[in-house]
Amino acid sequence: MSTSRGAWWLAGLLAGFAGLAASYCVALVITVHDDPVSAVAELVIRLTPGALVERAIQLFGRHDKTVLVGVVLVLLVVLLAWAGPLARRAWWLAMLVYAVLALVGAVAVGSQRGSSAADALALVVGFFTWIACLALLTAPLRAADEAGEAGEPTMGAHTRRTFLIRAGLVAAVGVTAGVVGRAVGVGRRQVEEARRLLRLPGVTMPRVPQGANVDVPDMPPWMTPADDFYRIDTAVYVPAVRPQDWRLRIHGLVDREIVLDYQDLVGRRVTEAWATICCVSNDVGGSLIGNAWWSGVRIATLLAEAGVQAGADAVLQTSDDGWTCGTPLGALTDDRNAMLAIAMNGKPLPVDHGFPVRTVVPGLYGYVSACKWVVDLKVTRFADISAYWTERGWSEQGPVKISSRMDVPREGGEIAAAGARVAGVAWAQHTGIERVEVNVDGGEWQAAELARVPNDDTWVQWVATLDLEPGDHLLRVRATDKSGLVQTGEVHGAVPDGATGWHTIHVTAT
Ligand SMILES: Nc1nc2c(c(=O)[nH]1)N[C@H]1C(S)=C(S)[C@@H](COP(=O)(O)O)O[C@H]1N2
Ligand SMILES: [Mo]
Repeated sequence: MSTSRGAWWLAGLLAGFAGLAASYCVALVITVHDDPVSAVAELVIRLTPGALVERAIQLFGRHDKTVLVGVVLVLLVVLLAWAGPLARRAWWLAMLVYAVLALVGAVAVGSQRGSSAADALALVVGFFTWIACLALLTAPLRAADEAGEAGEPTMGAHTRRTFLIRAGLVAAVGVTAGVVGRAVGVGRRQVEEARRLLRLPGVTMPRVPQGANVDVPDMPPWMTPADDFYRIDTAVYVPAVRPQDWRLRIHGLVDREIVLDYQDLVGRRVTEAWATICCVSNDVGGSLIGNAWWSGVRIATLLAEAGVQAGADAVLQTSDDGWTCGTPLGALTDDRNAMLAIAMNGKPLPVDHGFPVRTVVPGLYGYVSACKWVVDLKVTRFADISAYWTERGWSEQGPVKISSRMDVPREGGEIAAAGARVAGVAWAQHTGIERVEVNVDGGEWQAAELARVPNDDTWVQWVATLDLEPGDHLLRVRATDKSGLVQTGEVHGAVPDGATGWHTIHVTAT
């Protein structure tokens, strides 16, 4: 390397490599989805006309995807290397290349099924790694340029040494990030593979009960598909637990400690039930709630086998990732279907939702009950424990509060003045919904019609037909549970034990 022209290209190439490796590593560490490069390749596949895809498959056989990822990578490498000499001319030109690449990556990642804001983090990290590495590598070159003669200056020994040390550093960072990403990715892929191959006897496909869905356009389905199910957890990266490595220990205030492996668990009698679970952080009208068909093993049976001792009132659950929650013993031993779930909507639990085993307890918020990747149940006393969210100011007890939501129309929407159909959901898990009422502009509450539900542990869809004066209106909804409790209109935020108030929306009748 006698002239610095090659060095500028090398700077672009190395910075590009480090940025790609960093984004790949972050993508694999934080999610089970693809890294940005594969996401772009998949987007290309989706956007390519079918006939062309057919041609490619004929040409490359089952390696078509590898070839495509290869092509995308080569294009990337060229563009990234080019950022080096571009930066020599003007820094913003290199930034522009990075920005465009990151944008393409963002579109590709964002268009994937089940993508979340967390997926964008990989791109952000990659973007800033590019900038930082390019700045680091080009600084000595730029200094040499400025000190040198016009034309093609040669690099002095000092500049060359600085540049080479920095180049080595950036390459090392890239390689490390790549290796870490790959190691994590292999573990993750093994878990996904194990999950795909699982056959769970006793687990049946969901059959949505007749009449559970109201017939209103744009109404979300009564059964929430796993891909649309809200996801809440503190996991920076989702635990990758292979079924063969999973163990559950039941201990504490019990007569006999029990340790179960996955085969022991799935070999037991499988219980199946519909249940709606929700997050304590769900604001009035919010979407942190979903309804699924859960299959698993009753916790009450396991606790009876272990023999719960007198004086216990809680079970401290611990996840593979160290997260904990304290659940009232009563909710795990009474007649409700509190279970160690192995399947959701008839399929093995998705990794994001706690594969291979998670807890589901109807009637309690997730933060005190729905432990994902659960590995430990300790029978204990509330007085003797604290758990992840209770240490952070949330209540020890978290029974779900009765609530209701309007889904159609949306806030700010338009509806027909005559015979408009408004619809939504209401829930009071394990007590059941008795009545839902709708209110226009603070007038009389009028009863909505309830759809059918199989039990009191699920949400209920409701629909009401309204006749409105043309113009702007305020619609409210409230529910009453089967114990006679009317949902309060008093507005309260989610901390410390769940939000209250009536979901209220503005609509225009035309
Ligand atoms: N291991 C673990 N389990 C967890 C959590 C968590 O952060 N870590 N969050 C809980 C909370 S607050 C909720 S609301 C539910 C959400 O379950 P979901 O992501 O399957 O919808 O999981 C619960 N189980
Ligand atoms: Mo939650």
